[in-house]
Amino acid sequence: MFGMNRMIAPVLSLITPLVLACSHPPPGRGASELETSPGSQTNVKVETVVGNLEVVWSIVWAPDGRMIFTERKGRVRVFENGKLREAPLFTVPDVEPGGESGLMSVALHPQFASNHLLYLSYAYNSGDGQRVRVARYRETPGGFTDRKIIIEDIPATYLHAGCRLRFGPDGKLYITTGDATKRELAQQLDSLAGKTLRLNDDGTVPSDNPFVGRANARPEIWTYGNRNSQGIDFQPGTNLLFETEHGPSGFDGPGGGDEVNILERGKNYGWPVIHHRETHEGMESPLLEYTPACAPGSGMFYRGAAFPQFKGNFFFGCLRGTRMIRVTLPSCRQSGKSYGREVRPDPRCRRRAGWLDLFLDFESRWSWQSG
Ligand SMILES: [Ca+2]
Repeated sequence: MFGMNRMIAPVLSLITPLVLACSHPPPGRGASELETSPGSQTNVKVETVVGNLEVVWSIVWAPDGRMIFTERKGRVRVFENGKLREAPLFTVPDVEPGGESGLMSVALHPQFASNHLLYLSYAYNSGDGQRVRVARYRETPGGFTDRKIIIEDIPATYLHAGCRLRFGPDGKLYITTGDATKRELAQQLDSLAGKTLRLNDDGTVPSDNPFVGRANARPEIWTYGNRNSQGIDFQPGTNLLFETEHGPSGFDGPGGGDEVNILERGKNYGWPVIHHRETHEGMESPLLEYTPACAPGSGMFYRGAAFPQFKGNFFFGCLRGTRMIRVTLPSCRQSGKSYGREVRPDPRCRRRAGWLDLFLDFESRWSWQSG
């Protein structure tokens, strides 16, 4: 059981960098309130650091301490020295902001400190419907320059448009895509929809991608059979690629079935042939599965030092119920312990295991918002 000081740790762990940068935290909904999740023994303290934002989709930290984040309407914003910079760092001119898409992810180049390159994923109108592209820019004192298209013409609609960006420990850029509500595309290797893609930092295709040289297959593909993923991160220490994925919504399958997967080179994650806990030869079933849906909109490992008890835990924010879920990934010998929800033991448990340790219900401006 956590003591009170530890009980308030969860949310502070996520916003501590903001709090430290902000000498006078602005008042707002949730400020200094203690909230309790009915599903756990944990209290959390919620503080609003920046208000009046529109659907914050992605946050990164620059080496100089700035927080750079996106708003779905197309703005790239900066929070620095305890306050929000009033003018956007950049506004994407050709963004299609409707539905779940708009401006989505931002990722910094691994050598951002020296080359100032950053990447944005966003929906645009192709003239033949909505698509998603990834563009690279160079940040200069005069603004963003040197725009380069990394990949585009990724199928999308106002639903199921992906699109999370994350550089891997191998220096490659990983990109999640949605099935664009055409679920059969997720199994088609000639389509970029419903996939995870892997590219070099300049947009060229790495020669060791799994489908390079295969007829009727896009060489950018790393994994397939993914319905709509909006969270990926690499586990510190193992470099395993963890992913969150939205399960069916009712119109395309029985509701629920949200997933946490470990994505591995060339593998098929089943959609739409299997979903929830179904199994099929040659397809991967999820590591964790959530029914009813929690609608995972993100995913990241805690790498901070402020809260050692969270070190290496996997967190994701949920569009449904505006909550966060924390997953601990202990040794297999400890699996079977669970709080709040049943978690299926992973058949691959010989080398990995997961269970849901606790989940936190709270409302915050930093929760990812739907609609
Ligand atoms: Ca799946």
